[in-house]
Amino acid sequence: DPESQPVSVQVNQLGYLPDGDKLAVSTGQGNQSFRLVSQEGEVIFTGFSSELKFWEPAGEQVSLADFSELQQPGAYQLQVEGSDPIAVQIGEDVFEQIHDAAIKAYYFNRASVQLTPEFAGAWARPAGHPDDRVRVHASAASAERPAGTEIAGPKGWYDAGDYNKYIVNSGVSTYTLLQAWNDFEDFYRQRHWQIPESANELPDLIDEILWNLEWMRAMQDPHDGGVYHKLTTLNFAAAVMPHEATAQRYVVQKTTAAALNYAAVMASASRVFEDFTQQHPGLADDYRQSAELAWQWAVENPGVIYQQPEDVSTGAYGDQQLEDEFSWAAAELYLATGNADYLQAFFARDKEIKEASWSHVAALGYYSLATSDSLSGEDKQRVIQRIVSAADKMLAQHQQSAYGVAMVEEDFVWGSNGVALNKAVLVYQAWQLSGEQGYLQVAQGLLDYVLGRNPTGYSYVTGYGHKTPMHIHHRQSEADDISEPVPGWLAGGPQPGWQDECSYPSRLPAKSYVDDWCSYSTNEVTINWNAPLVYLLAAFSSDSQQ
Ligand code: G3I
Ligand code: 9MR
Repeated sequence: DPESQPVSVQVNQLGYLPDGDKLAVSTGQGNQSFRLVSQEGEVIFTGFSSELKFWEPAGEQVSLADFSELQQPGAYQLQVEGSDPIAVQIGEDVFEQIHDAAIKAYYFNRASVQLTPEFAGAWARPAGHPDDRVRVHASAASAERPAGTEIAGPKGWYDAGDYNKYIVNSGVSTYTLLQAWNDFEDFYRQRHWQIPESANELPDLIDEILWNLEWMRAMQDPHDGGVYHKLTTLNFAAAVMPHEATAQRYVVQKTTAAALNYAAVMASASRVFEDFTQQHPGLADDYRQSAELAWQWAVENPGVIYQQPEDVSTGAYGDQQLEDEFSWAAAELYLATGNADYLQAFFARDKEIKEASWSHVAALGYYSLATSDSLSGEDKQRVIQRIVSAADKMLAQHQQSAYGVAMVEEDFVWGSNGVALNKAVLVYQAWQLSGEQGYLQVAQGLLDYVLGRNPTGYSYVTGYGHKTPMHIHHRQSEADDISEPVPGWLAGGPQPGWQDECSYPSRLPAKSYVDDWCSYSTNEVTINWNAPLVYLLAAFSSDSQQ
């Protein structure tokens, strides 16, 4: 009986932009009266929530309280009939601090360096994983570099809650941050978040990206242009601090996916570093040449799928479908070199796209081409049309959803919060290209969703919101003696796969989440889920500044 249940109300716990959509989700009977009350106790806005509607992913009926018309910045209490009041912020800058935290998370995951109290605060720690003497695994042996040869592959970001470094996942993450630079350069030229390089001449975002590019660069075998799939221990480390995880590290198997991922990222980086030739002379050229070399290797070795060697049990990031990797790399190489052969290679693979993920990267090439001056006429229209028609599907999902969130049951896979935010990036691109407000509302709904307007009531970013994950599957956060986890990390999110030994409160897709270290299938963090979060928070912070 819905009347006997307490009404629960979920909001974006960070807040709302003055001129954006403002939705709260409410359980209960629907058509409830609600009001927003100022800090002075004045009733500023009143309304009624919508009719009840069923949302499959959560198996529940909810109604929406829409207070978009209220545009006055401030701190309010939202009171929905039958529920406790809940704090709501409205302001231009509600996403700025969480943005800085989400990008600072990459600093906290840097390999090969000490984190000092000046920059890391309570989460300071000794350096881990110098990665200056990494062994070539038997699966990666070549004439010039037989098994056991030692190479150096320092720096980079740890992938996730584990300490390994995987090219495929690093690539999508790095590209998404480069894209944030390309799309929000003005914002990033002004913004600092206290990293050791903050005092240098480069923007902080470029310094952070460079930390990982330097590692990626070392993953290419200069003898043939091939790229190792990962740099890893044979097995996952225990939950110890980085400097205590000292098992031998290896580079494992060169793969086509790694080569193409690497080629795409290096090509994209070469364009960005054209603007920083004073600080880094020759770097843009070096990146471009190394990208072409990796592409060449992939063309000569087009079907080398990752196969986990018997003695290795860390993340696989194995992908059977490589056409999207070819497409993305071709797009980036065309833009970096102007060579029309690459554009042809791209259009030969032109088809419908969907939101990006580590295994589906086609969208990324479309994003780059859609905004480039190197493309025009029908070619450009075709590229834009692919983005817009993918966005239209999400717009329809948003409009049909009882939650006002473009998430459907099949989106609840490992890393569902990353799915939500990569969908948001796609619709945001569509908005930039078309100016259609509806796409922006879809992006807003998805950001609201990960920041609290969801059926678990968690703002899924550590340290930001009134109910946030405390026990993420992140080795530093688990092993240090600080009760708060490292801040700014997005938890993977609910999904009903139950691939670990944890127990879950529900198997409904959007409710199958537990804030426990044991839940690596819903509560781990990774660089590839944080990247679209950074992108969106920059988008919503910089738009409000224009
Ligand atoms: O795509 C299919 C979908 O078609 C199918 O319907 C669905 C049903 O289960 O599964 C979907 O595939 C899932 C895939 O993630 C979706 O991206 C797989 O079941 C699932 O096992 C797979 O999980 C991956 C996980 O590693 C296990 O391999 C995650 O994507 C990936 O993000 C995660 O990455 C790990 C690294 O290996 C190690 N480092 C941490 C990192 C994050 O947990
Ligand atoms: O900690 C590992 C996490 O980073 C991975 O994403 C996950 C899936 O590959 O595996 C975790 O390691 C677990 C291992 O697979 C099985 N034994 C327990 C480990 C976590 O404590």
